[in-house]
Amino acid sequence: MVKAYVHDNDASVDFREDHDTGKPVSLERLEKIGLIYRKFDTQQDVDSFALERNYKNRDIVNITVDSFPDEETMMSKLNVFYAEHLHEDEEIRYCLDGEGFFDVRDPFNEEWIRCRVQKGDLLVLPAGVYHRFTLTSDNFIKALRLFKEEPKWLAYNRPEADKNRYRQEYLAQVGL
Ligand code: KMT
Ligand code: NI
Repeated sequence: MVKAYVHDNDASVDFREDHDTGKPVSLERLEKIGLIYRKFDTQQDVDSFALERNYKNRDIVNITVDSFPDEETMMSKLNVFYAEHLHEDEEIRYCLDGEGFFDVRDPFNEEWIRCRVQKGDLLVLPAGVYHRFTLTSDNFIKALRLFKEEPKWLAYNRPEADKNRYRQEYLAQVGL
């Protein structure tokens, strides 16, 4: 089970720290906001799951201190990942190694739900859900990113994206 909990919103502490309020978040609550979680031990399981959902593209990202020329470049990239954004396609993230935090905005009460993904954890993020990503204090993740269509990678930041059609559709889908 992916470790999920309510984020403490403490901006005075590095975003790679746990930020755990001690309030756990259940799989049911994740489902209510449209997230799917699976634990897969083999690449074959991931592949058949992706095939069932009509995924056509994928890439692998390796994010670690060594993948950047210096600390400043790393922090600017991490800041981009950590900006609250949405995508117009459903997307799958599968952790191959290391770990990372996916924070997902609960549209019912605006809390940040933090998911610590570790090796074997797979998350499906629906189109239109606000989220952000960061490394943990281990500073290392290797992740498979699966895309339904072209890996175009466009991120739409809040608040501009509030008016996005996919945001509206997402809200309707969860019953808001
Ligand atoms: C996202 O959608 O924000 C990301 O996929 C971030 C990097 S994946 C480890
Ligand atoms: Ni994203």
